[in-house]
Amino acid sequence: MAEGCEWPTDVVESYRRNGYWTGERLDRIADAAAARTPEKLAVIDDHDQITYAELLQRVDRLAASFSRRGLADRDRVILQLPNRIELITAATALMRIGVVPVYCLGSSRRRELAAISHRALAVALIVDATSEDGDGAQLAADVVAEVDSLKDVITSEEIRSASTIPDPVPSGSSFQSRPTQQIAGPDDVAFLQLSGGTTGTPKLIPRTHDDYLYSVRRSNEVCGLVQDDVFLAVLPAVHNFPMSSPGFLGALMAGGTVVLTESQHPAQVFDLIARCGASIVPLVPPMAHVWANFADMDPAAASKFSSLRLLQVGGAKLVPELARRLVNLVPGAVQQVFGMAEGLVCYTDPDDDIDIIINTQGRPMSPADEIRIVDHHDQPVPEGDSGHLLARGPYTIRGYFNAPDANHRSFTDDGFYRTGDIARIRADGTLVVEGRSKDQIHRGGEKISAEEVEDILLAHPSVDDVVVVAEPDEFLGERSVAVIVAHNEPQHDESALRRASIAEYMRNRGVDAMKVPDRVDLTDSFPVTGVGKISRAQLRTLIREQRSTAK
Ligand code: OOB
Repeated sequence: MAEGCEWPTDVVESYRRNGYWTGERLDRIADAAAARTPEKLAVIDDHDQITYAELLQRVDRLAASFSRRGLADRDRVILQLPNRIELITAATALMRIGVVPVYCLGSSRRRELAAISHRALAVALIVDATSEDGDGAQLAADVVAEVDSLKDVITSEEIRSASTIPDPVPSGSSFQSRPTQQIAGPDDVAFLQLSGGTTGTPKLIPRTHDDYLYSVRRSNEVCGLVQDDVFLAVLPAVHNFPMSSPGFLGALMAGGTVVLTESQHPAQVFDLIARCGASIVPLVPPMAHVWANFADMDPAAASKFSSLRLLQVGGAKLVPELARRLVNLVPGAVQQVFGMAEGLVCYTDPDDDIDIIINTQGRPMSPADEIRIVDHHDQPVPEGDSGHLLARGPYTIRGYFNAPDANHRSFTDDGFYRTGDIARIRADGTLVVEGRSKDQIHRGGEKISAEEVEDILLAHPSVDDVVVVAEPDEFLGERSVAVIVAHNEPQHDESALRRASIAEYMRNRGVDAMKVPDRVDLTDSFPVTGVGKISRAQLRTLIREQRSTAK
């Protein structure tokens, strides 16, 4: 199944020999804690809480119910669930029977879910039927109507009842013998995650049991996770950062408690931290910014944070000013995390020199991480200079799922992943991310592909040409701007290109609302060069340059 994205055989052997890959399964991550402390609280969400013993029981019941529905080894299932217990039980139960969950964002709409389902050849969708953003069941029905491979829709309600109502199948039934059936091994794909993306279509990241368990285990070592830790996910837990760096999986592996919340309101979250005694919270910089502002107005905030030992900030560049404010708010707890769903994760240590915590993105977490900083021709730059960051290692993928063309572009011949980030390595070995070469907008906590939004807008009848670029935003970090050349027709309607109309156009096409440009600028024409046609990437660079000099 991982065809085209496997590690070479000799590399696999060396990762096993060196103990990075242990041949265990991701769906067994909570088993050790369940055996040690079955009555301890494992997962708490806004509605419910379960012990380790109940977690295992729910997973078993759900696995049985998924099998009865006809799901089987190597099937792919789209999983779009919010920060609730069902997200963890459903994902674990799918993996238990060899089914591969495809984690999707809650904001994804028909267009995204259909494209992902196509790419994954998914057989079923699991959706939140109680979602406030609209009717999840209707959304699922629309997607099923578009994608031939999809045969089934399972709602969060069904997950809940299947996991809490005792299994109707008596012991000794056919399901009981299933675990002994051959299902794909620990070196095969456990789940698929979405790439931030730079292309018009989504890319799927195949993570194996072996590689992902290593990344969680190593994160736990680096972050010193213990069973007294209480991990709080405010960010959507389907993201790689709150999932595995060390994330809720790290907390389950260590026998700690996972708290999932769907609230992002700082007042509520601050109270939750105090109430549940959260010790680790991952945040993206825009959220950290809101927290710092809110804490400035709430004199009790610092005391609510007394249980926090790690305030992790990652996912986008943390500017030094904000880093400094956070260090003042929770002294000794701030940790920068630079990572990617494709693999490589770097951490600062809260005990590091303040200069490292504020100005760097830390060190690669594994001694087996291989990092290269290269120029346009893949040649190493002089030590300390900045260049394109390439990464390879025991938890960095060797290719995207079912995407030979993208793989050719995104990986070197010797298996390094082209991160699209521009970075340098300081003399003390820490990494500094200086920018990026990929055409992405890092908006709030999410990554948006400029090309994808351009492709959508190019189909608009009033648009002749369009370029989407990022510009700085105080709260979001970056916002998106669509620079549009309008279709030149006498009857052409200018109002069709107002932002509100564009937003409606995109919504009608089933596009995730976060992809709607934050600003729409009209222009007469785009810059051209003497050589005639230029690539869209060059055009974006030119427009960025033009706009920054015009300021
Ligand atoms: C995390 O994963 P993704 O896949 O959503 O995004 C990866 C990209 C990186 O290539 C880089 O461009 C940017 O996000 N990024 C950062 C950063 N952390 C991520 N840029 C600057 N400073 C940082 N600290 O975002 C992710 C995955 C695991 C752990 C943490 C973040």
